[in-house]
This record gives sequence, C-alpha cells and structure tokens, in this order.
Amino acid sequence: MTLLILMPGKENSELLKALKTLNPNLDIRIWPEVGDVNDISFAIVWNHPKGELKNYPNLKVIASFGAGVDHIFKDPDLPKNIAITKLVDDSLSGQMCEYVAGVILNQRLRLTEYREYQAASVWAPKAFKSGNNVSLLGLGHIGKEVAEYLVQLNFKVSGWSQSKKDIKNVTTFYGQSALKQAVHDADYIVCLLPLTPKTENILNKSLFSMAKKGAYLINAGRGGQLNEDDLLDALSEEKLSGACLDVFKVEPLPKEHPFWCHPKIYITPHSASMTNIKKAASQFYDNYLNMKNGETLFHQIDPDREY
Ligand code: OXD
Repeated sequence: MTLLILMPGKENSELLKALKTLNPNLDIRIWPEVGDVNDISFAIVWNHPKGELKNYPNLKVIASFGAGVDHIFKDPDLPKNIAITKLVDDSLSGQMCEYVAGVILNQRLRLTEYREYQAASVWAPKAFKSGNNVSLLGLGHIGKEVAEYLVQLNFKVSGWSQSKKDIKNVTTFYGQSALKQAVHDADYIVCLLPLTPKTENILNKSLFSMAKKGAYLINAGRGGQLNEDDLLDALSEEKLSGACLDVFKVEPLPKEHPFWCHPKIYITPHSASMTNIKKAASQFYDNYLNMKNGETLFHQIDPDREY
C-alpha cells in the first residue's frame, strides 16, 4: 500500500521527511516518479494535473493538502467512489483567527491610513473607526473558531452557512434566503466559505447591494467566490469602503491585474492560513493507517456537497 505525493510545484521534501519520521518503512512515491501505478492506494494532493487521478486503479483515498477540496473537484475526470479527506487542524484555524482579527483591527485603528499620512508627514489624529458588526460567511471548523475569537474581542458577530449552525453568542443564519439578514448590518463581511457550485461568485453585486453602505469585505475563502468586476464597481460607487483579499481566481495574481494598484484593495498572497507540515503529515499518516485497517477516515468530505 503505497502513498503518493501529488503536488506539482510544491516543495515536497519537508512532507516526505515528516512522513518518514512517523514511519521509516512507508513506501512513498513523489509524482511524477510514480513507479507502478497499481501500487498507489493513498494520494496526498494539491492542484494535481486534471485527469491524473484516474490513472491509479487501486486508489482508495485522496487527501487534500489543505482545508479546501475545491482543487480536487475541479478535475472533470475525478474518479468516483474514492474517499476524499480535508485537513482539519487547529493551527489552520488559529492562523485564520489572527488574520481576520488583524485585518479588521488594521481598519478600525486606521493603521494603513496613518501610514499614508506618515508618507506625507501629516499629523491627523482621528477616533477609531466606528462599527463593530462582523458577518462571517462560512461556519465550518475554521469559520466557527473565527466567530468565537471575534466574540472574545467584543465584536458583534453574525454568521451564515448553508446548513443550520448554533454558536454561542453568534447570531446565525442559514440558507440562500437568509443571506440578506446575515449581511445587511455588517461593518465587515468576511468570506470563509468552501468553494462549491453553490458558493461560486457569491460575493457579487446582489450581495453588495444587500450590505450596509461602506461595509468592508475580507475574502479568505476562495477567489472563485468573488465577482471581480462587481467588486470594482462596488468600490467605485462607494458601496463598499474597501476590501482585503487573500485568494484570487488566478493565483499568483497576474502582474497586470487591476487589484494590484487599487487604492482600496489590500492584497495578501494566499497566506492567511498555511498548512503546518508536521501536523499535516501526522493527519495523513493516521488516515493512511485507518484506510489500511479498514477503519473510518478522519475528516472525510461529502462528495455531493463538495466540502
Ligand atoms: C487551504 C488553503 O485550503 O490554504 O488550506 O487555502
């Protein structure tokens, strides 16, 4: 039972070392040096070439190297009836808590604004920005932690998800028809949704028109959730006051993209929350053993929902 690391363009040596530390006898292949394709039963995957996964007749588990699995479902030739797992790790959610809080506090404390004043040697003290209502779109493992973190920081938090969720001190909404209620009063709209056919382009003109004038958008879900032209319009019409984007339709963000030099857009390079290799390796290894022993896998996703 061989494990395949299928992550073109990613540095694999640290993951290989971490897996070998857990079990020096593990048979691990690194794509494209796969050897006999019949050996492969467990694949660790990130942005694999489309169609590649159908080449392994004995593949039983596809394990995403990240919390998101949309990169797997992008493959039109994805073989059916193979378990797909995602990474669920407190360090992923912990980083996201700090990222979202950091971006909101940066806005609230006007730190970027002061940096601009500093460049012009302007002394212009102002009160913190008012408004502490945060609406979180996406209340999965990461979204829930972020909601709880923001509550601790005294933000008034509401959340929206596809299915019903209850989180202490968070007003929750679910289902398409409740989207307006979820965002209408928000000073900050934060998207942490998984990318699925239902959430593609969800950050669009219609949602921006439901929001309070001057709301600030943070997208750390997926670039495919944002209608980029609608965002540019919402910013120029001052419907939204600004946006901080960590994820993009095309990554790396192309050099000529208008977001790069937009004065109201803050860009981070898909760095809000990054996989911790040692923790990931031990989660992959545990699931490899579960697969081998015919036991239930951790963090298996529902292929019908795609998350
Ligand atoms: C993830 C990511 O899915 O980094 O974990 O985007």
